[in-house]
Amino acid sequence: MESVHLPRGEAALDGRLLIGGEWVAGKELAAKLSPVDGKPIAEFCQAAGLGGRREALSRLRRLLVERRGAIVATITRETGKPLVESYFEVVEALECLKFMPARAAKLLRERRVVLKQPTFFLKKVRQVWEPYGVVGLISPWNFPFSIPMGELLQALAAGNTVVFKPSEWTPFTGLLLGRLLTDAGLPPGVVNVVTGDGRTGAALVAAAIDKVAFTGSVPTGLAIGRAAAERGIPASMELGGKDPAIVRADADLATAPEGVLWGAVMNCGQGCSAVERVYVERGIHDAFVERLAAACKRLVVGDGAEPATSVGPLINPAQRAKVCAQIEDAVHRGARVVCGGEAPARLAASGGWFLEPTVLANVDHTMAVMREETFGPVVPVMAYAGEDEAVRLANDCVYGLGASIWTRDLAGAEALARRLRAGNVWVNDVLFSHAAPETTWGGTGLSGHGYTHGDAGLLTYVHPKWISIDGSTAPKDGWYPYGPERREFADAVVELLYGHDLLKRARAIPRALRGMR
Ligand code: TXE
Repeated sequence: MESVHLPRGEAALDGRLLIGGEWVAGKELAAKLSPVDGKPIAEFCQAAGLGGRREALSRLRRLLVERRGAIVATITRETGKPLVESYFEVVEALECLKFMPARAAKLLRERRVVLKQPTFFLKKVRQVWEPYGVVGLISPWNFPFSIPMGELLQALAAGNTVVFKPSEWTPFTGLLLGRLLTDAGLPPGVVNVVTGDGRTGAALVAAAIDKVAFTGSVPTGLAIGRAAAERGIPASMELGGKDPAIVRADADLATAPEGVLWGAVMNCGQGCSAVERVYVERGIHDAFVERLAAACKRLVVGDGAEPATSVGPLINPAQRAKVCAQIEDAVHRGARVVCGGEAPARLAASGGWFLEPTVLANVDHTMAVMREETFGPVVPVMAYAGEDEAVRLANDCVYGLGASIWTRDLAGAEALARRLRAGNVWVNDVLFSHAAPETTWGGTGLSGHGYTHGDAGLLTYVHPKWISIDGSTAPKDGWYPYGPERREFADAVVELLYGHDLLKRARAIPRALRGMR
């Protein structure tokens, strides 16, 4: 905020705003007039509405472009992901900035509604959208910049304030996000960043917030959902996934393996919509696996800060151990490791949590790797015969976030897409729509409820409020007193408004008119 000249001589006449424990000057001033002589006593701030917020968000857009080097360096330093993938996060944040404030201004405009019921016809009814108030935002580490930025922008554009807790594995990206917002001139107190682990998250849910927006694992999501329910506040949940890729026999064998591999291994496989199960039509199964493995072996594993790196490390030892345990379980149950499966020898001395991208064949649904979220660079491939089997296998899952179909038959793909249990189905591509904020992101089953991005996402940050004004003070038809006349009137109204027989409806008109107040 810009500084203004306010009288400071008398503490009682200091007209600054008290926000978050600090005295802050506002931009617009108003005079307080004395009732004794009508002269100004002093000036006080006229606190800005969403207008000031919008200005700050447009400055934020400039800052993101100007400081992109520092932003991607921080994301890559904390997560190890390739710099290109950190740029994806900046691009997505910029797309959210372009879309959300402008879309919110349109979507959340208040509107007049004309009621169709004859007895309510003269009432003036308006629907307005109100923010919840303070949103507690709890975010994961896998996309530590773009996920919270998308949520923050929706929450702010809808008029809320936010207390944001980044993951304990990416605190500095979270704090950087806060710095960018304050440097853009967002008023103090509108966005607050608190770092810490699950205990901080639990304390935030127990604090005086009005809504929780959570992205993360299923067990934590369920715990937060329970805590929110006990407080009676809404909670939106973006949880995990186990996305299937269905590769039909008519897929482009030159590009489909590359696309599936990218979908599975991008961000070291740590994406809620990473490809985690691949079903390939039997006729092309062997050729597909061969090409997939060849593409996989070309990937360079290493520190994401190195320009040649295509796959970084996993985020922490627990994540690595979980992925390795799934590979072991699969092998134990008869899976074949086509390539990868171990830490790259070249990086053995690094101390990092690396794992070679791994292709598994001969997998089935008894294996954890085909049932539970893996969140690692593993591509398990299974053959199928006929579309019904593909649908059955794809839908045999507790999650329902995304799915991809690889084929040249676009009409067939569309029909197949409608049979899959998922919030997003991509044909001949995967994942991309998280960077297109006009599309809603979310799923079914254990993938969560409550949506992000798009109109449905913005609407999770507001509640509708209806204001109905009756210009007449006359008593209304439904009010007391009741009695035989009222009963007669009610009966006539049902016949007149909802009856099928035209003659009976006509006969009800005088009865209804007689009873009207
Ligand atoms: O997630 P958590 P973790 C999945 C993925 C991964 C697994 C574990 O399968 O292997 O989750 O990852 C905060 N009250 N996903 O342990 O615990 C925590 O501090 C309030 C999928 O990192 O869900 C962090 O900020 N908050 C997912 C956030 O919750 C609590 C992305 C997420 O941590 C809390 C990440 C509590 N009781 C992991 N406990 C996706 N959908 O993309 C923890 N937190």
